[in-house]
Amino acid sequence: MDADAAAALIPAGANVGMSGFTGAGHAKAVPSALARRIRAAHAAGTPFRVGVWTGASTAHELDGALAEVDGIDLRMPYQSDPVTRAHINDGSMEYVDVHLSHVAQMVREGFFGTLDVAVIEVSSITEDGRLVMSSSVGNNVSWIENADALMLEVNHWQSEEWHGLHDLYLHSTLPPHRRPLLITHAGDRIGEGSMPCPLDKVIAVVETHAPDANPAPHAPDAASEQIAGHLLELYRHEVRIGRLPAALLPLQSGVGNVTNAVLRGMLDGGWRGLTAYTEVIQESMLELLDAGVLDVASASAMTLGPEAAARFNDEVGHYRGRIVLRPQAISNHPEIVRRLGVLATNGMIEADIYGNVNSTHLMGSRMMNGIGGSGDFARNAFLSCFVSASTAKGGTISTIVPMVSHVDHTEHDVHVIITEQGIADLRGLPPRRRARLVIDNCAHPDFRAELHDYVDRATHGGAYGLQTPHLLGEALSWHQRFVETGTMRR
Ligand code: 0RQ
Repeated sequence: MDADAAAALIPAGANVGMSGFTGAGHAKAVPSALARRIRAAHAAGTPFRVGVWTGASTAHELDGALAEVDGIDLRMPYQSDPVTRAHINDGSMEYVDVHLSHVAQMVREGFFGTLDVAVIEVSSITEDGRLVMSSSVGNNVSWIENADALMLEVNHWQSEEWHGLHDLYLHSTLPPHRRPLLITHAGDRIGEGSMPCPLDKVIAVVETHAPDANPAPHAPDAASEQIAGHLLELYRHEVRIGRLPAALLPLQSGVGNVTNAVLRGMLDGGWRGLTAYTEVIQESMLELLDAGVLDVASASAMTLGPEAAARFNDEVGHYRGRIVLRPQAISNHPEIVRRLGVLATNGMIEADIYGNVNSTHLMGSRMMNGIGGSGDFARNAFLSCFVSASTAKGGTISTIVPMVSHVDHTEHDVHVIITEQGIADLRGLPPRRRARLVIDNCAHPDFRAELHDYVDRATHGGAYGLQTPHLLGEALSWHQRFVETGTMRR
């Protein structure tokens, strides 16, 4: 049927689980048709909103289209769309920000209510009726297993060669019956290449022919290049002293400017035989695979700009055996991340002098994107690095602050902080030594004296205790100053 007829089957108030992990493999026709239906209902004075669950962020034609018509009452587990973000921050949309590896289990346990409909993009349906996923897996397995009704978008733009690149673990159970996930190398497979289709649930099949929709990455800026340089030097040092093998350990990399620059920096560093156990494969990671620097990459999605996505789509079959796309419960699974000894690198909004990291909230209250998979990896990584420029918003904000205004990653989960200024390796250090290192090596010079002054006054009489000295009345004053005056500078 066409997308409008399919959207007509979704009732107001439904919870809808959509495929999509970044602008890859997302449902492309039914969400826009649903948005048109919601717009018409609102114009007629009829309330109509739905709950939207996905793998992670998606594309404008899903998140943006539904947010523009004020069609989402609750969104989870991750987003990065500007209209959705605006609705979350003006209080008109509820948002549950969840570790990406936890979503399937939490849905199964019923915390989000009933999953009424799933809308899943597939690249093909095999003759024996099995579903072949496309450029992301995300929560598709969970949505198909848990939804009351299923809509399939068969996207003819997606290559038919996708068969064999997915590893769908279909037999997840709740404790106490869980078995070990026997992935001991990034390329190992523990599941099936396609998924049986529960025919009794299927209420619509919609054919589409639409490309994935991720923005092309920016060329790395100077700060990102400097951060990348510091991180690569850390890896080289760890190899020299024997703490890391020459081919490193599996890489995890968040998306964004800095992480792109790090991966690009590996192109000409003489690295060989590397692996990645991560959640998204972005363009720079694909370049590493093409150049033979990376042998294999495991993830839940491809996150490629339009040109790279089109090229990759023509050549998907070449990557069989070198790319494995898994459900996000497995691509981000703490058991596997810990076993493999992943080297995690994620972006941050701000870090405090003791090493706590805020990845999500501006000035403690305004949502940026969400925690995504960063927590799945950071806490369990062999080496967990957080990266950011030392200032934001034209230098008015220091990303190194006395106390973070929101905590996503505690001091216990953060091994190394890197800005363009330098690197603070916090492993093994007690809090007051951490503070000196973070200020001297990572803070922008314009903010260093004030940060030292804060620690000095806290240490010499102001704090309640000297393990982690804070001036409680002043700890968040930098943020308050920004909210009141538009700058953290005095
Ligand atoms: O805003 O574009 O309006 O100027 O935040 O900042 O420096 O471009 O950095 O793109 O790497 O994003 C933490 C958001 C960093 C990201 C975060 C403003 C800054 C700019 C973006 P503008 P940059 P990045 C894999 C793992 C959580 C999820 C995650 C993120 C904008 O890395 O979402 O790690 N991480 N997932 O100006 C106010 C500050 C600020 C600030 C930056 N201290 N105060 N604004 N900004 N620092 C992906 C998945 O899970 C799918």
